Amino acid sequence: MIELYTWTTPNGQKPMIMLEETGLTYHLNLVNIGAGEQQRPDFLAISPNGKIPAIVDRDADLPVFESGAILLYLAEKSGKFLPASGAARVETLEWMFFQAAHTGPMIGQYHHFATAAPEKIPYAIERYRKESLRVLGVLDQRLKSVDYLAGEYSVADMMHFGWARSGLSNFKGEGAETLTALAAWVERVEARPAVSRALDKLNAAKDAGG
Ligand SMILES: N[C@@H](CCC(=O)N[C@@H](CS)C(=O)NCC(=O)O)C(=O)O
Repeated sequence: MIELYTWTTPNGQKPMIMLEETGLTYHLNLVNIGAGEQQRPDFLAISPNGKIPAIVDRDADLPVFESGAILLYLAEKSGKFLPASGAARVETLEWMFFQAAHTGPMIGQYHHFATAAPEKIPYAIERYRKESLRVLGVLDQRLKSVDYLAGEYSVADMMHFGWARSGLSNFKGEGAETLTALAAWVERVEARPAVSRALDKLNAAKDAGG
């Protein structure tokens, strides 16, 4: 059984989607990052960087933090959504790491400087806006020739889904409207029953107060 510690944000959606897709048994624990619960000592013992998501696999008595490591762990545990070897596995890992290194950090920094920073720094806002759009453009280009980032639907798509969806909405009217292959892929992923179940369950748990 997997204990999942997460929140409703794009990083938090990833393992929830994977757990719904694989059918592994899990228990959802919301960590309200707006209320600072990610800094509680019991959570830091599982996720030393103080960020969601994290899991504990009760069958193996094993905690795992970082969404990419969690998805790899669950893919190996379930034998699903990650090819076992060869070029398809390499492509899946490439697009997974691309999310962790580029899509998430660039859009995340844009949000911070555009909406949270106490001082508006035009250079920082513009730098992360441009870089976010550039990275979303790389995904769009890729998705012109394939239905899913690594060919077949995989953990690489789960890594990107929430970020691409929020990026397309943030930058609407600023260039994102030209990213039509990416928008079609977001719709394709969102139409999967496990994805809508994951999002609905997360939002319902949040509305119920955790
Ligand atoms: N690289 C990490 C990023 C995790 C992350 O940034 N989580 C955010 C929510 S989306 C968080 O916990 N923020 C709370 C904080 O920074 O205090 C991963 O992919 O797991």
